[in-house]
Order: sequence, then structure tokens, then C-alpha cells
Amino acid sequence: MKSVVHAACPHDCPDACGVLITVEDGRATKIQGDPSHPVTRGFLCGKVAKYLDRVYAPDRVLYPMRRVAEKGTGHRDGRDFVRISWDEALTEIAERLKSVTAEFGPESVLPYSYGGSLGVLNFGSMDRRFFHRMGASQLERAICSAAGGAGLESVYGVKIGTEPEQFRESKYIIAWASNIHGNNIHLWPFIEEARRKGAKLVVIDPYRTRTAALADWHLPINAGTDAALALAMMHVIINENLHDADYVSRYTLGFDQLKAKVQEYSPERAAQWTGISADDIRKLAREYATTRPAVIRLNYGVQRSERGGMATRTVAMLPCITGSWKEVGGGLQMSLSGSFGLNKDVLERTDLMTSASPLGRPARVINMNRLGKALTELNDPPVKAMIVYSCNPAAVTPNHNLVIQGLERKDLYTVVHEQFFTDTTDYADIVLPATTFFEHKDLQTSYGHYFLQVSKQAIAPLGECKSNVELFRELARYMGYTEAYFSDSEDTMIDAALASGSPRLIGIDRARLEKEGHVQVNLSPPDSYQNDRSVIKNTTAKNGDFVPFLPFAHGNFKTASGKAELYNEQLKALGLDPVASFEPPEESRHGAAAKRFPLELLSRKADNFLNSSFCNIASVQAIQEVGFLEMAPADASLRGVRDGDSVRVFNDRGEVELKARVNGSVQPGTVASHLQWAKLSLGGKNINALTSEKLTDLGNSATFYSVLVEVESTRPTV
Ligand SMILES: Nc1nc2c(c(=O)[nH]1)N[C@H]1C(S)=C(S)[C@@H](COP(=O)(O)OP(=O)(O)OC[C@H]3O[C@@H](n4cnc5c(=O)[nH]c(N)nc54)[C@H](O)[C@@H]3O)O[C@H]1N2
Ligand SMILES: Nc1nc2c(c(=O)[nH]1)N[C@H]1C(S)=C(S)[C@@H](COP(=O)(O)OP(=O)(O)OC[C@H]3O[C@@H](n4cnc5c(=O)[nH]c(N)nc54)[C@H](O)[C@@H]3O)O[C@H]1N2
Ligand code: SF4
Ligand SMILES: [Mo]
Repeated sequence: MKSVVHAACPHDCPDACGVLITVEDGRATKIQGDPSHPVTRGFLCGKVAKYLDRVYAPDRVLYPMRRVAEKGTGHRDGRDFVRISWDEALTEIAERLKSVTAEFGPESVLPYSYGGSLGVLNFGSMDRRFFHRMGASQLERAICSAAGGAGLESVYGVKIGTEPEQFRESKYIIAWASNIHGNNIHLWPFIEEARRKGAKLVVIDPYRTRTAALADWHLPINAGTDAALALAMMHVIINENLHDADYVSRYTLGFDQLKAKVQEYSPERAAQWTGISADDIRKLAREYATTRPAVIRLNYGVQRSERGGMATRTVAMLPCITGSWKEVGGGLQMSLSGSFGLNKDVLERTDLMTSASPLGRPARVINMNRLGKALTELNDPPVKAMIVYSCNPAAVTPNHNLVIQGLERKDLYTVVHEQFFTDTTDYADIVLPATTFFEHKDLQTSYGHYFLQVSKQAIAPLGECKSNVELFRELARYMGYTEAYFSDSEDTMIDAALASGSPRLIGIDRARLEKEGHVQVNLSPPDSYQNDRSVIKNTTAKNGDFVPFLPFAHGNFKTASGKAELYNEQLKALGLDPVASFEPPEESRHGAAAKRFPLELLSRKADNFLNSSFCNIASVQAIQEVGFLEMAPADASLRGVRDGDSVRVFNDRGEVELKARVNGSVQPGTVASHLQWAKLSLGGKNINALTSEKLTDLGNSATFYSVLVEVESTRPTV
């Protein structure tokens, strides 16, 4: 029996691809991109194209397991564990949760989850209900995008922007902190189409990414200095009268204050911080303001530094002063996730903390970026039990060494629900087997396009795997939680999420999604001006039935004022400049610590892994090199480091061992490496041994790109 099932890739990636899975006699035999999906367009990235190798990998966790060896011994194949039944596992976990909550209160339990699956249900539904009902500590899920989200919302009031399909209409495309070719590959064909019609691609990135190598112009900016660049660009644009005075007066708030503020940021001054010459800043500003339409693909790399919120805010102002929101192929895209209008409350039920938990109030909040501190310092109450799912904190969380110190605690009870024996399962007391998206049903949104999808279950769960939804449904039963909401089926929850009453979702229900595979949310008025040709300068976008969506062509910002807030009063309360400002990160070449640790480290993602996922899959390892530190020739020779040398990379938080690659990927003063599992790295430490728990200015995000290190060769001297 052969069938083709429509699913959606749930990995933490803006593309949220439509996927077709061929199933023969119960086994998946082929995966391909859905050719009918307007953004997927029939192809998948290198890693998911090999997904059958991941689903049927020999090191999948297939059964509940109990630890029998010391924590942290870390055999990849799970030999530190013995198989137990689900009943034994759930009985033990429920008993342990009951005993720690009785002794230390429910806040001694910490859920820890993030981006393993962005499927709406598996990301956050039954799990949230479970922990809210219990009164467990709340996790502030700010490891990825919170600073950028807050920065964007400080100007627009909402996370929406230019749809990917419109990039083909652009004449000037800026990839700003955006490795499109590595992290957002489905935008690339639209950019290629635009370039065939004469568009220019500019990349602003301290690292020479694949995207930068393919661009018309690469500006290697110093990390964490983007606000200086954006402010200097606005200095040029405003002082040379290249802004759109009509758009500015109708739809923005605080232009006069911005005009005054940008006077402090001449291109000459910005050049000293950014490492980009004043002439290049002028050229960039003029080209951006005068080549129409111009679009910015801003990505989250910009906000992984100490002042990443403000950096995002300043870049987000650019299309508001040039009026580029009026044009098809103009505007800016960072995240489009604010467009789906789902009823998340009904899935997550935060109200249960007050109405059903023994606390009777919202539980304390623990920032996931500070896990190391939470596990080693917190005492009111201490964290005594942690349930990890869809996340690999022993690899991805900053200040790895402190995280490990916490995870090694003998009195910490750790349950990890996983697909693989990861760095984190090495510290688990119990490991539970998790389904992949082939094996469960979900609803899928996206942060890089406007299509909603139902991802159908293609095959039966392997071994005894359970989805996140099923796990917490079961665990609730073992805890003695009898409330009806713990019995909701997947379909019931999908229906409830869709029945939000949002205009975005009128006419979109589960039956339609299941039939059509993908459905674009309603981008109808007042958000779309599809029928108002007066605001559309470029009307060439007539690809099939494509109707361009211009979210802010007529203002319509979702801020309190309804305008793009170039002045935002609320920032004052946070101690930030209500207009904008730039200061270099403390942990950068401009800070005091640079005397001891003079090199800025970019602890980047790998092009062919997804954060720490995929790095254990042999066929993906074959397309991704690992374990190197890229250095500029000047920095290498200063330290006697030769290409291929083993180097020790260190700071006060830790050290890692890598192979030096002396090349042109980074400018002097910057080094770069990337993320993978710690236990697959030399010396058992990955790059997060060097990153810090310091949080960003807005959103309490992680600062993976504000890191100073020193490097030395470990080549024996003869
Ligand atoms: N292949 C692949 N795809 C992925 C992921 C992956 O791990 N691998 N991860 C997924 C996830 S979780 C996310 S959040 C998205 C995010 O994807 P991106 O936002 O694109 O995330 P990053 O790769 O962190 O950063 C993008 C680029 O910003 C650059 N950069 C670093 N610091 C600065 C800076 O201060 N200024 C500027 N201008 N540039 C800077 C980096 O060198 C990098 O090339 O991608 C998703 N897609
Ligand atoms: N140095 C450095 N560190 C980083 C980053 C960086 O750029 N540099 N990026 C950061 C960013 S942006 C992010 S988003 C985080 C991401 O960090 P994580 O959210 O931890 O993402 P992954 O590394 O992909 O690990 C997800 C794990 O969930 C498992 N999983 C997948 N699906 C499911 C499921 O349905 N159920 C369960 N129970 N498990 C599942 C996978 O097997 C995998 O081990 O990493 C952050 N860490
Ligand atoms: S990881 Fe991204 S590009 Fe790859 S299949 Fe999934 S959604 Fe598409
Ligand atoms: Mo992320």
C-alpha cells in the first residue's frame, strides 16, 4: 500500500516547508518539498531532504529508559540506561513530582522546552496546561528572538512584514544579519529572480556567509554595532532629504526627535564603531533610499548582542522614513509570526495558575538563558525537578559549564523527552521517547511566510514514542489530574485554536486545511491594500494569482498611537532612549575585558544543522564540516597560529579546542565557530562553554554574539 501524506516541517526555521511524505506498507520511503506550496516550491533544505535518515536513525530513543550509570558519562547509544515500561516511567515521575512539590512547593519544578518542534500543539498546549495546573515555575522562553521581537514591536506594534513572494519585485535587497542561503533558503529563489531583473543584493554581516559570498556587495560590520550603522544611514537620508516626507508626516510619530537624534551619528562617527567606511555608509544610505523598491531581510543575528533590541528598532525605522512600505517589493521582513491570529490562550490556559494550581497565583518566572544560575544558585525554592522536552540545553544554552554543573547535581531529578541521546539525556534520570513530525499530527504556522498548514501523521510512532501532547496528557492522568481539558484530542485543540474569531482566520477551519494542505491567512483589508492601486507604485507583481500584501502602506501600525513609533514613550521606563541610541556592547572590542580577551567571537549556527539538531546524523555530517575556528590572517600570525593548528579558545567562562582555519571569513578582531553537540566536539565542550548569561537590553534574550575570547596555538613548539 502506497500513499502520499502532506505534512509540514516543524523545525525552528522561518520557511515552515510543506512536505510530502511517501509511505509504503507503513514505512516512509520518500520525502520531498510540496511543489504546490508557494514558498516551498517543491524543494527542501539539505538536512531535511535526508530526513528519512533521521527518522530511522539507529540512535533514536525508542523506549522509556532509566539511568543506571553515573550522570554525565555520555555514551551516545544509551547504554547508560535500561529499558522500562511507560507505566513504570510515568509512575516514578509522578511520584517524584508529588514528593518534591510537597516538600519544596510546585515552583521547585521547572519545565524546559524550546524549538524542537514549532508545531502549534507540540510547542505549547497540553504541556503548558500541565505545568500551569501544577503551579510549576514558568520558563521565559527568550533564547532566540525576544529582543528582536520587542525591538520590532517598539516601532510597528506587531510582528508582520513583507511576504517572501514580494522579494522578486525588489530592486535593492539588504540581507541584514541574515544568512539567507544557510538559514532561510526558500527566500533565495525569489532573490535570484529579482537579481535576474537587475536587483542588487547587499549583505551586512560580520561573517562572510554563503549569502555574502554570492552578494553584489558585502559589508562586514563589527558585531553589535548595527544601531550605529542604521542611525548613520538615517543621518544621511534625512539630511539629504531622501526621506518620504508625506509618508513620514501621515504615518510616523516622533520624526522631529529622530531627526535631532541622528545628528549625533555622522557616518564618520559610525565608521569607527562599525568598521564600515563613512563613504560606504553614505553610498549604502543613498542607494537604499533612492533605488525603488528596496527591501530589508532582517534576521535574528542582529539581536543576539547586548543591545540587540535597540539594534532591531533602529533598522526597523528605515522603511518607515523612506516610505518603502508603500511599494510592492518594499518594506522589511523580520518575523511574520504575528499574523496568524490563533487562540493560544485556549491551548495554554495560563489562567489555570490562578484558578487551579495550589499556588493560586502566577508562578515565578525563570529565564531559560540563565539555566546555569537557576540550577546552582536559586533557593526560593531551589529547582528540584526539571522536565526537558523539545530542547537540548546541555548544548544550546549559554554558559555551558555552569549549566552542566547544575545538571550534574545528584539531588536534581531530570526527565528528558527526546528523539535522540543528546548532550542533555546524558544528565537525565529518565529518558522518554519522542515522536518526530512523521509520527504525530499538528498545526503549523510560520515566521517567514503567511501560510497555515495541518501536518498530518504519516506513519505510526516508532517503538513506544509519544508526542509532547500525548506525554503530558498521560502524565496528567498519573498525577491524578482529572480535569476534562487534559483529555482534549489533537483535533479538538486545532479546532479551538482556529476558532479565535480573528479576521485572519475567517473561513479557515481544520477540514479546509486538511483538504488544501496550506492556506494563506486572510490578509484582507484593513491590512491589505490590494485594490488600492494609488498606494502601489510598482504594479508588476502579477505572478499567477499572487496579490501583494502591503501591511503598512496606509500606516495601520499596531502601536498605541497607530503610527510607526520613531519615538516610543514606553522605552523610557526601561531606561532606554525613547528615540534610539547606540552604545557598543560591553563585551566587545570597545569594552574593558578586551584587554584580556581581545577577539570577538561569533558562536554561529551551522548551515546544515539546525541549532544542535542533525549533527548526529551521518548523512548530514557528510555535508557539514565541524570543529574549526575561523580567524583572520592578521590575528593568526600575531599569535603564531597556522592554518590547521589546534587552538585553545578561552575566556573566564571556559575553553574549547578547535582547529584553526585562517581565511577571509572574518575581519581582524573577530573569530567565528559554530554550534553542535558538546559530546561530538573535541574535549566534550561546545562553543557555548564560552558564551555568557548576560541578557539583552529588550526582551531578556541571549547574547550569543557579544562574546570575547583569546586564542592560542596548542601546536608543540620544537
Ligand atoms: N541551517 C540552519 N538554519 C536555521 C538555523 C540553523 O541552526 N541552521 N536556526 C534557525 C533558528 S533557531 C533561527 S532563530 C533562525 C535565525 O536565523 P538568523 O537570524 O539568520 O540567525 P543567525 O545565524 O544567528 O544570524 C544571522 C547572521 O547574522 C550574523 N551576525 C551575527 N552578529 C551580527 C551583528 O551584530 N550584526 C549583523 N549585522 N550580523 C550579525 C551572523 O554571522 C549570521 O550570519 O534560523 C533558523 N534556521
Ligand atoms: N552558541 C549558540 N547557541 C545557540 C544559538 C546560536 O546561534 N549560537 N542559537 C540559539 C537559538 S536561536 C535557539 S532557537 C536555540 C535552539 O535550541 P533548541 O530548542 O534546544 O533546538 P535544537 O538544538 O534543535 O534541539 C531541539 C531538540 O528537541 C528534540 N525534538 C525535536 N522535536 C521534538 C518533539 O516533538 N518533542 C520532543 N520532546 N523533542 C523534540 C530534538 O531531537 C533536539 O534534540 O539554540 C540557541 N543556542
Ligand atoms: S528546516 Fe527549514 S528549510 Fe529545511 S525543510 Fe524545514 S522549514 Fe524547510
Ligand atoms: Mo532560534
